[in-house]
Amino acid sequence: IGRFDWADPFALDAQLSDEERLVRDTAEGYAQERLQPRVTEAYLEERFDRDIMSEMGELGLLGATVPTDYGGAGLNYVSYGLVARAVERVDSGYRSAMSVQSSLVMHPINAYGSDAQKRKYLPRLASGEWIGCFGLTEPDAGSDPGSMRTRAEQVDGGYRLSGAKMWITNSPIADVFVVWAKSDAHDGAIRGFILEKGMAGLSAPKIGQKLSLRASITGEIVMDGVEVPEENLLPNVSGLKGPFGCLNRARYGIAWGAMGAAEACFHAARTYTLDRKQFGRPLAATQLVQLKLANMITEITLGLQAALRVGRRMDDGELIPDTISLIKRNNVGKALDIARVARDMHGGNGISAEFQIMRHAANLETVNTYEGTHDVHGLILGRAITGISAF
Ligand code: TGC
Ligand code: FAD
Repeated sequence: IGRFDWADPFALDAQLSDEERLVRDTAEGYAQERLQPRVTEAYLEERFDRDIMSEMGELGLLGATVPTDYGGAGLNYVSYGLVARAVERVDSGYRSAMSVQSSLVMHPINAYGSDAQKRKYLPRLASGEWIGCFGLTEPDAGSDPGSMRTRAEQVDGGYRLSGAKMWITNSPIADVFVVWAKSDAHDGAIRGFILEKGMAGLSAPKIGQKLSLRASITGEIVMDGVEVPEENLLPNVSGLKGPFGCLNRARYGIAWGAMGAAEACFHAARTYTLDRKQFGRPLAATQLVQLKLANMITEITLGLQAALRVGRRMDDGELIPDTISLIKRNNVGKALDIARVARDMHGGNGISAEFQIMRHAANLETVNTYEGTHDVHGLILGRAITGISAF
């Protein structure tokens, strides 16, 4: 009979290769030593430290799955997931910065870009010298990006983009903007364009007063007739499958990341309730508390195992978007429940920034909404089960 390891009940560790363990240890070492000490202040001050991108770049944590020819780390999807989990154990906002750069900016350039675009952008994005953002959502087009209003009209030598994107991670500090627009020159099809900071008519005002994801910077992208040369059109994709191809990867990473945040909350709740005494005994000696801890470890264990399964299939060349919806929806929903319960278990201390839990809970509200809301992923699964679209 084996022994139950409460920190890793299904021996996830033993299911990883040596290289995957090395990536995980590198990411966890960085996250705990360099990110954890600065996150509380950054969160309270609603500030994203730009140096984080260069630091992550130096360690090979940006564009983990992008080939090494273009400066990526050339790792597999399981490794990418392990990085997301390690970073989000500290803060969902830091994982956001990593996900956007890797899955939503480097991936489309690598998958849909020309060789010249790859050579120009990928190495500098991989090193963190340049920061990227991804503009799909608009003020009136969130869950339904097909209704976007941003337009690209053909002009001599390129396109003129007009419209506005909303809720865009990293946009106020971005050097490179991957923007999706309906292109008149392509029968109104959605196409991807690479915009650069400083182009005339392009601005990216910051969205302030967020009560969630405060250590991540979020903004708009305003395009007032921005002229973009032909060579900045992503040549190799057309239609919504372009942005969705990126979202598949980012959503997959989020499924791992959310489990990292949940683990942080679970570990804190375990330690806190073992230490804290009320009515003459540790809180952890009560049945109610033990049941809550049992529920947490169950969901975390199942969620991590599911993420690993989807990652292994992706690494075998089998990417099934509906399975990614399943794990994004489940793991983020469960992580949010775990964070809320862990907050409650910390009593009054649970609302203090010092104890970290409420920050995770507040962050996970965003994570539950972005990259497809919890309910939209339910509808994606409903369509896959029934064959009927109920959006
Ligand atoms: P639908 O008719 O379903 O599809 C249109 C075309 O797209 C293809 N497609 C996919 N391709 C690849 N992967 C997927 N997951 C795909 N899903 C759909 C589909 O085959 C079709 O292709 P074609 O060739 O036939 O044209 O489109 P719909 O308009 O009915 O969409 C419905 C719905 C709800 C599934 C979709 O719009 C959706 O997923 N909405 C959620 C929007 C969303 O996730 N936005 C995320 C914005 S980015 C973000 O939040 C970043 S946060 C980053 C951070 O900080 O971490
Ligand atoms: P809506 O689509 O208006 O949804 C509102 C509510 O209605 C939700 O509960 C939803 O589930 C529900 N709903 C919608 N449609 C249906 C339906 N058919 N049936 C039943 N219920 C429905 N976007 C980017 O493009 N790039 C980014 O980098 C990015 N970063 C973000 C960072 C932050 C901090 C946040 C908060 C958002 C970010 N987003 C980004 C936007 C995010 O993807 C959207 O907020 C999300 O897709 C939801 O769109 P919405 O906010 O317009 O909500």
